[in-house]
Amino acid sequence: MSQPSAPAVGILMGSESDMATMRRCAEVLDAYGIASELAVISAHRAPDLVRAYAMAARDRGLRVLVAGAGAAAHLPGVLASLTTLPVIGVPLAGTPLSGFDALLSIVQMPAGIPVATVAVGEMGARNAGHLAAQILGLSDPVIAAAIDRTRAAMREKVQLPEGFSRVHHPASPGG
Ligand code: RP5
Repeated sequence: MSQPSAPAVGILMGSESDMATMRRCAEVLDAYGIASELAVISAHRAPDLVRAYAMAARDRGLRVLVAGAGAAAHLPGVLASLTTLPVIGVPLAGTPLSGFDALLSIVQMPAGIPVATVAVGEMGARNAGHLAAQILGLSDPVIAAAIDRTRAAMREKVQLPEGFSRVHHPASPGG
């Protein structure tokens, strides 16, 4: 039996309540054939675990970290402070501010310690998977080819209307 490949992407989140959204990121990575791992490691409830995970990440073979958090949302920034692996932050909704709080918290990292911030919620979680794949694709032609195929499939779904060249454009008023 073949060994499962070691995860290249660590998908972290601040709470079990974030799991349903952050699984979308893992699904995108799965579709590209990229192994990932999911873990709940809160920056404010278990900062010791966040530190241990970040410090060991590169040696464990991880290449990109994706971190989702809601509310004050410190997890992506704290991870980025502890590793030079690229960190992608996913702001999550769930508070009365609907993720706007998390968005500002994650996106406004001071210069020198970047967090690549994606959209709030599921759309952002999915794009975090695509962006992580693109980072890995820089040095992995198999992943780069999988991304090209995915883009081509997206393009296939967008069509001009039948008979496009015969579409009538009325003259502008007074023209
Ligand atoms: C953050 O607080 C988590 O990322 C989560 O989005 C939010 C609420 O956490 P729970 O109260 O649901 O555990 O730390």
